[in-house]
Amino acid sequence: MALNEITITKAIVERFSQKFLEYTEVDTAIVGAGPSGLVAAYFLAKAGNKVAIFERKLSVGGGMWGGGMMFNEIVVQKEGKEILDIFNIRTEEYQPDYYTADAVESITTIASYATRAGAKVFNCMSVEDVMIRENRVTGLVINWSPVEMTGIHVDPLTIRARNVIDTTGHANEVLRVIERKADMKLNTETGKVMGERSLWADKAERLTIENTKKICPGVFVAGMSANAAFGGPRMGPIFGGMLLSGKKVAELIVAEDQKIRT
Ligand code: 48F
Repeated sequence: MALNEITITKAIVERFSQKFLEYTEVDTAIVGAGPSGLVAAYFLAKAGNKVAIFERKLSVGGGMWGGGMMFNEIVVQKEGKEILDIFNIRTEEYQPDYYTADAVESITTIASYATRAGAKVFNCMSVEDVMIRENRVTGLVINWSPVEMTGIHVDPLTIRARNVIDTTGHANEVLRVIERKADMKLNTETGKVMGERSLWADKAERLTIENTKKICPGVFVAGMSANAAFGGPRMGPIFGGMLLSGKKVAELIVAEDQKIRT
């Protein structure tokens, strides 16, 4: 049978529209598909949450593909390795408590687990604003990344979410919008984004877990964004903190949901 181009077009538009419509209202909307966002998506989807991830770039994976300075190996400590084990990602001991993994195997595998668990990735979409009702973030304002990049004037669309996670990495993009546009105090010492400090791997890895929390009504922060929000240092190409932070934020959301239900 000869292939019909119009059928291909209709298949893509119909299937995408179905998927997008279904995910206009979600339990959790994750902004940024780097390692922390993808790990959070996996654990939340596995726990039964309806999860959408919005990613500005065409590719998922954020800063993990390039390992350190484009040497595409990552380093994790023992606790980080235990998360890679959950995803069946191969690791090699380098020295006691230092393990390496292939960056490409790591990110493709975590992404595969997250999507197969049911999380939906909407790539090439940028979150440019939030919706706020009664002093709580209730959703996201999204647009195609090429619209953002070219600066053409096209109005965005909106997504309703019970929880939002800012996993946008160094830039804290969701929190920056809240800070700029809303009369909402963040749960930091200053009530605002405090900004990341210079690289200190050991301290940063510990603080990444500690700083993974709810930062204002409706919004959680995880990954590098958590450290940048609370004035913690960056950690460089060690990724255990990112993985553990993604798991922790999922657990916080599941626990909060359980509390509401009981
Ligand atoms: O930066 P990124 O990988 O965040 P992460 O999960 O991991 C940080 C590490 O990669 C590394 C590190 C050491 O471990 O410090 O940097 O905290 O991924 C963030 C993702 O968010 C996307 C961005 O394209 C990237 O893929 N992103 C950022 N802002 C937006 C966004 C936005 N406004 N809308 C959609 N996606």
